[in-house]
Amino acid sequence: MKEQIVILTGAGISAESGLGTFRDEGGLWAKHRIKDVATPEGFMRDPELVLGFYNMRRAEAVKATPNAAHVALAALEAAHDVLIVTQNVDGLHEAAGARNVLHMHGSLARAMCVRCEARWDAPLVMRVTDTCPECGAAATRPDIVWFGEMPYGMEEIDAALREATLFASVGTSGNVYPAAGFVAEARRMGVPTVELNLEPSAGHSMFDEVHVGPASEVVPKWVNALCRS
Ligand code: BJW
Repeated sequence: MKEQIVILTGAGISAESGLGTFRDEGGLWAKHRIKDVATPEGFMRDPELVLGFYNMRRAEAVKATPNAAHVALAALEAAHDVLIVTQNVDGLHEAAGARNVLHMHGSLARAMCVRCEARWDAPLVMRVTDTCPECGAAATRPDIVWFGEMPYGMEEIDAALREATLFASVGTSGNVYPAAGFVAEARRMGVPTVELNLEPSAGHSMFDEVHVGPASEVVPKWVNALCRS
């Protein structure tokens, strides 16, 4: 039977591609203060610091390559209707060949204008002196969803969850809303839920099934089983 699968992914799926997670030991939030680098207020206070943080992340992301978990999820599209809702700002799902990807927290590859909200491909290094190609204002920022801002695609995600026959969560700690609430939403609608994570997340009891292990191992196994069913 062809399933309609919504797959939420988080930093854990890209960990084995060499990109840091946020809340694991030694993760990004151990080295940078959230309120300094991931809020609109932090950006207003010190845009140079925030651009530097994202320039560093962009440089790492362009060097990274997809791992077996990204590749397996992309291959799943051949057998089932799949929407990958990623909290990640890297482009590794697309690099692995996935076509139906929604970047709910934005993308390192995109820039936006604070004044007119135009969006364009970000240069590798963003500077405070950069100007908007639409309105000319020196008011550009990474196209990233910070705390207190509305994530992208919420209506599309809600609609996909309503139609889903399966919801999966891969490599996310379930600390950040609204993404952390998708499992409850899926359950409310009677959709079977599965978690794939290095360790059971804080909300693991919300899931019907939990597969524990590195994404590069548990995701291909889970995908193979789904493609055989
Ligand atoms: C492995 C592995 C391996 C390791 N294999 N696994 C209640 C309801 C609604 C909102 C709120 C609420 N309470 C508070 C809020 C507000 C806030 C929020 O959630 N705060 C919490 C801290 C409580 N949320 C917001 O402000 C959001 N906006 C919003 O809510 O708007 C209003 C709204 C309301 C209602 C509906 C709709 C809208 C915006 C959130 C923006 C988050 N932005 C960030 C930074 C920007 C992106 C970037 O710089 O990259 O996004 S924060 C950071 O956390 C980043 C991530 O996408 C996000 C999630 O982190 P993730 O991916 O889960 O990473 P980790 O590190 O936490 O976990 C990694 C996991 O992988 C671990 O479990 C490991 O075990 C595992 N792992 N290696 C498999 N090899």
